[in-house]
Amino acid sequence: MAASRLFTLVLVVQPPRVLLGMKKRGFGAGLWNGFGGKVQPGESIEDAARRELLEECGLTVDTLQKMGQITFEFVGNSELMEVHIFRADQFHGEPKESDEMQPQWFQLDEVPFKQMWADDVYWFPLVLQRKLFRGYFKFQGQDTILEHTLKEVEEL
Ligand code: 6U4
Repeated sequence: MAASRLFTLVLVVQPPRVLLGMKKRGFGAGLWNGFGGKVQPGESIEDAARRELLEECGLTVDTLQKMGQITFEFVGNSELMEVHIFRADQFHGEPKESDEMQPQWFQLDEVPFKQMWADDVYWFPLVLQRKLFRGYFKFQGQDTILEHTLKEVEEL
């Protein structure tokens, strides 16, 4: 089994809108995405999700709902990324730009999938429907999905 590194990803969903951030630097720069990052040593996954949401767009949340878990493999990189995806419905504060992210609200029928990670279009509808899921995506570079699995689960 290859080693994996833990990441978080938070979608703030308030139908008919969702908050996304334009990643300004680093991994996934130039793409709209939820807010998140690496889980630090000694930190729970949920605490990491809250910390990254606050650091990247200035929001705090009471409740984060676990929605999904996706393992990403990038050809040529032996370390897998295990991304834990959460949904937040309520938040405190005003979204504000950070060094890493420029937040913006999108209507749910205008989510910019062409400027997002290629996997997002597969699982984002499940987040909206509050369906729990597990998946695996194998990428070549940042654009090409070579193979994937995605299934709904009863619990995470
Ligand atoms: P640094 O620069 O070390 O502070 P950090 O904020 O800890 O970075 P970062 O930005 O590298 O971590 O985290 C990557 C973010 O991108 C995480 O929220 C997970 C997310 N992500 C990675 N691959 C993704 C993919 N294929 N689809 C997706 N989100 C992805 O929707």
